[in-house]
Amino acid sequence: MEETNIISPTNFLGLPEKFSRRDKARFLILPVPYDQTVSYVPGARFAPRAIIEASSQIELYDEEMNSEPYLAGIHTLPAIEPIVSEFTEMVKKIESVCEPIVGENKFIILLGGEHTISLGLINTLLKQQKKRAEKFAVLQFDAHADLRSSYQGSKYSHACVARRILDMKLPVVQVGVRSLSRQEREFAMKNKLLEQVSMWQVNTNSMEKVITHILSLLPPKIYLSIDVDVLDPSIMPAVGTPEPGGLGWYQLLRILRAIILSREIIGCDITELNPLPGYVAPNVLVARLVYKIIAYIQHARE
Ligand SMILES: [Mn+2]
Repeated sequence: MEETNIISPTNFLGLPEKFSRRDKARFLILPVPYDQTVSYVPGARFAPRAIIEASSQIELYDEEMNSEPYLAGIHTLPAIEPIVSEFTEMVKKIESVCEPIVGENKFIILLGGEHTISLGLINTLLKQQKKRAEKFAVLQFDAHADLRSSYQGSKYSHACVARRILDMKLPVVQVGVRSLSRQEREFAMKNKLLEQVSMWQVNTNSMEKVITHILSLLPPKIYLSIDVDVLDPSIMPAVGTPEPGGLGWYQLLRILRAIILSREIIGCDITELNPLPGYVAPNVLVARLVYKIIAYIQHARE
């Protein structure tokens, strides 16, 4: 690939038009620079731009899968301008952008922004699946359980996103959780739609065992929601609410690869990056993570 635009990429990976045209693209990147309810350090609104900028550094050849995933076409949509007055309006706006794309059978990757934006795409996919008996599950990678019924006066705080997904009667499997309140723990124990694989479980078992366990909890169809604070702060310090002791890069990739190669992924979001000025490694990590997910999905289709 000789033509990538490394000066100022306007699309993910800085791909030339041939590989980033909307009509030909299998993957659509949808930037959602929204961080209205962030409770500790704001700034996730700057993430989509930082990720797209960092993506120009990503090698287009994937050495692990021995593939060139960009050949499937990756189009970057215009960012959704935030509505800050009412979160339900923001969700509706995300839905209105996602609906036609889901209808076209293209794969959407939401780039947050804060975690609550997941609800827009999950709502859209749920409406589309309504007529079918078999429901998808939401696989949430997160340091936090996000199970509060409301937080700081809002039902739509990023601390409540898993609770809102459960309100939709969708099964949720959480991986990497290491910070939650007693009430959240008690709620989790009682709720039959929810399964948690805590960071303690990940760290005290072999990866094979952890992966087998996660797979045993998952139905055939999966929505993937990755809050990047699931990663260890040593490799992902750029988050609004960091927690020590998270997943390593290869741990996350091994789990993702096993899941994507054995389940159908119907949509994905990556949220809560909070770029640190002058420190680009976390931005590059997220850009690479997006491209790894695309590589695994492409591999699974072959
Ligand atoms: Mn989190």
